[in-house]
Amino acid sequence: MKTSILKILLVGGIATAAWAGPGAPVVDVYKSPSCGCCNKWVDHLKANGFTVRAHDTNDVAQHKQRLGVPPGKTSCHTAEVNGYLVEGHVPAREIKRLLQEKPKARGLVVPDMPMGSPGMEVGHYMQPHDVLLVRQDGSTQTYARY
Ligand SMILES: [Cu+2]
Repeated sequence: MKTSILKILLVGGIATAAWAGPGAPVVDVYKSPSCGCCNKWVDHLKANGFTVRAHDTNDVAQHKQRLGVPPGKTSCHTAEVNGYLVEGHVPAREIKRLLQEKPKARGLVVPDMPMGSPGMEVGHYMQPHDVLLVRQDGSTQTYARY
């Protein structure tokens, strides 16, 4: 507990979002400069109280590899929060749950870009899809269904 709070402070400085109590988490997002749906997802996170640092890069793949996105489970942007990987259009609600539950895992992925996920809205249409928890060995399990 102490180390995780220390890490938040080191990584994020003194953040302003209130929902997470002391040292609200900062999300680092790696995305291509031309990615529109990535920007919309960043807006979704901000609207839900996250502090976001968006990094434009032409080598997002490097971060996917570094953070351990399993092969075949990739999406557009890749993010990092409190040491967890967040790949693709993961809803803010599930990230908050992850940070609360603190599972021993690499993080969350929403493979591809399902229509209706945050940043991929098309009217009210929702393409059924899963949010996956990536275990430490790289295998996945369903974390939430949409
Ligand atoms: Cu996208």
